[in-house]
Amino acid sequence: MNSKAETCYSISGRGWTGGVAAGPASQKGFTIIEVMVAIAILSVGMLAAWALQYSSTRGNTSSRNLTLSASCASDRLEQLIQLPYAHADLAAGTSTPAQDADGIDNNFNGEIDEPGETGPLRISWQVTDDTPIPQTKTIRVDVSLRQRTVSVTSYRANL
Ligand SMILES: [Ca+2]
Ligand SMILES: [Ca+2]
Repeated sequence: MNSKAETCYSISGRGWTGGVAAGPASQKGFTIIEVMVAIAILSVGMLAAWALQYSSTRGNTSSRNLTLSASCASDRLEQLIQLPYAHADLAAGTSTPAQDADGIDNNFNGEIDEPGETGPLRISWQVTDDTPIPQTKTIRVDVSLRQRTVSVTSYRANL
């Protein structure tokens, strides 16, 4: 009785035998075709996992940049709204302060407005007088970071 050999890990009578001699030498192990097919399937799976990881990382970076831009824009809008109605920063037109004087860390080095600061984070704002009603200014702040711009708008009444 050869029950040990017959109950081992044989696949269709010619697959893996768990190291126990279960038949003629020609019936042990996998063929090169089987190994190649297994590697091909594994490769496709790994490629899909890598693509998912790459896509996820890009999405996270994009979300972080968008959140940063939105936060920066809403902060500046809050500051502008609190200024007196006739303040120079609320003059009609577009204001684009120099990067070393705009009050933000354009290059993400932890310092705000250091001498000669330049970076990808850019801020500007546009003020329109008497819009949407007289004695009211419309203030729109634009913050751009790597080809994406976040705009926030609010109004300042002359109270
Ligand atoms: Ca800086
Ligand atoms: Ca700056």
